[in-house]
Amino acid sequence: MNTETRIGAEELRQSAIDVLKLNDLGTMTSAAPNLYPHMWSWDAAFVAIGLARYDVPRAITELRTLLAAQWSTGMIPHIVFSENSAGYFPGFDRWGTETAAARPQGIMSSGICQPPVHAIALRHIVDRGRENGGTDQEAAESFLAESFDGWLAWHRWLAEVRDPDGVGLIEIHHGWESGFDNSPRWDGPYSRINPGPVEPFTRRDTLHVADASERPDDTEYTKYLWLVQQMASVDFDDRAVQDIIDFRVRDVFFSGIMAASSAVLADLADEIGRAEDASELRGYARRFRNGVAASVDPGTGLARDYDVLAGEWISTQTVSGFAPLIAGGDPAALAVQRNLLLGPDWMGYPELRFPLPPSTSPASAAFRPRTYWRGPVWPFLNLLLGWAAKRDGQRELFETLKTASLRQLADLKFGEYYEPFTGEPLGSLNQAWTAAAALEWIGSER
Ligand code: 9WN
Repeated sequence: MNTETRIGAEELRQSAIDVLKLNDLGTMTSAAPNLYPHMWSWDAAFVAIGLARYDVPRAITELRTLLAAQWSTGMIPHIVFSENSAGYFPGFDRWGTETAAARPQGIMSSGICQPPVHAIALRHIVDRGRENGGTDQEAAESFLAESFDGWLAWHRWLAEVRDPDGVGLIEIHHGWESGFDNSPRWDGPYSRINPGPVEPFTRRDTLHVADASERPDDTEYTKYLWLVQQMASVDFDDRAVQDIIDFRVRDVFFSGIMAASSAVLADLADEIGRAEDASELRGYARRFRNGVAASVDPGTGLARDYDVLAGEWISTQTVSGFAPLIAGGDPAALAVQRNLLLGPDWMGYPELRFPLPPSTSPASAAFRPRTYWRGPVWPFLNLLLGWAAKRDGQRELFETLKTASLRQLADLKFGEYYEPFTGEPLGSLNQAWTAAAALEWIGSER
């Protein structure tokens, strides 16, 4: 690396730390300063990865706060609300989780979940702790021992409650659970929902973006709230929800993360002498890896979601189609996926500002370059793809993603998502997991 890039990296690192400090609410990090003034589950995992690069104890606090909100069933909720209840809609009062039997008393949370990236974050914390030695190492090792049962319960709940038939794909009950809220992946399932009466609502998200069209529209929100109301009507009881909910989809990207994370947690289990749990977790890793692999459309080479209520596969050209690269598995199948990812419909699309995969392929009719999950590039996803590439010894893909990501993030805006052709930051600025991604990319260079 030449001196100029080194100075650039130091400036980026310092700015990213400033963003995490700006979002620091004490024992949790808000996902973004205004748009998202609470803790989100999968954001928190990426935030912990970034924090671990300069403050291992603070990274531990982040995951500890999240785990304290774990429901007695094992579910980790997708939002842990801060005291700033006015800042985001729907807030705790609108979720209706107040009377949910499994929610820990005194901790305000939503009643759905998000992809289980947490074990990957835990791995990063343990690795950074061991590299640093001393009190960082002690803290990381004791957090691993203290929290292991919680993460295990989370993976078990996902495997047993969200894949009761053992097909190797996790069922979700809301687009928000995927974290890809309004992706074209969910257009089919949402188009078949006819919402009943939804209590009147005033959105706040559109106040915090430059242009409301960067967010989902009101018709989409009505359906989002309808699903929340349906779950609240049965007090978020797992079995009852499955019987009445209008959205039942097997999410392939969620499942890819489940496979990868289960394998990581299995290694950690071995490291603390929990051999039996390690073998259970390896069983989950295999099951979800197989489920993801079996979803691949032989025609397009992309992995697919499955709409349970309609009884059909969902074929879209979205980045979730690369779930096998996250899950890991058969080297030959992964090589085919990598070629596709680097090819002209994705990272090699000629007009891209940086060679990074858009959330929806520009070659797809559903592509919208400025609208949320319908086209923009999401930096945290590139970090995840890079992590998986490194795990699989794919140095070249890792380097390509890293170099392009560092160039993208050098604008120091830390956008929630980016316009693929111009590189303009969209959605919220100073988004916490974008800053965390920058820190991890830089840290992995040293
Ligand atoms: C709903 C926090 C979250 C991310 C999701 C992203 C967006 C929320 C919203 O923001 O979702 O959960 O209000 O739009 O889609 O992936 O975790 O950053």
